[in-house]
Amino acid sequence: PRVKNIVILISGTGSNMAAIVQAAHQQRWQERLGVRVSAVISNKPNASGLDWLRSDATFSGIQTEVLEHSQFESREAFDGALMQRIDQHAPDLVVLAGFMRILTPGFVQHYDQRLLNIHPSLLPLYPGLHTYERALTDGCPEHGSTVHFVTAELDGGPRIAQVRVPVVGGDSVES
Ligand code: NHR
Repeated sequence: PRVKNIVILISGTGSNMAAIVQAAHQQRWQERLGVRVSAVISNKPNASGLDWLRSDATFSGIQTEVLEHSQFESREAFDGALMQRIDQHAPDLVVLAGFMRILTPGFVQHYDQRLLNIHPSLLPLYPGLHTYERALTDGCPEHGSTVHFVTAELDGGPRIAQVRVPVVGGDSVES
């Protein structure tokens, strides 16, 4: 059976992307599971996650690409071009890992059941942005992260997995 391809989308430091590609390498996903990360695509040209990936020869098999949303006139135009780029890699799974652009219903439909997001909150709590800041302001005793299918409803698709962490004294957005 042919290898299954994962395409990861990022916008910045790509720390979750790094966690995924390191796990794939260390756990030998391609040999043991027939799954590989084929490409990482950023909508921002200076995303440091791309530099991190390019600087380590271990990951030379993973293509890095930039598609700047600011070069497009509309969300639809950007998403259309992004779909073409992604589909070059024949993805079985597309993972949003700190990807910061809201995607159009057409894009979401195109990757129906193949599009995941890693969201930094215990959904359904805190959809949207600035989740750590909001949870700290509210005095939440715990916070966490959720992997969910992406639907047209922002951060509202079916949940797949969730991890919880306690909030401890002195915690900040950075910590
Ligand atoms: N697109 C759809 N249709 N559905 C979801 O569930 C999505 C999505 C695109 C991204 C990730 C999400 C997150 O984990 C995500 C889920 C960005 C924004 C946002 O407001 C909201 C949620 C998420 C990511 N973006 C602004 C925009 O106008 C731009 C903000 C910026 O550039 O800093 O696109 O949190």
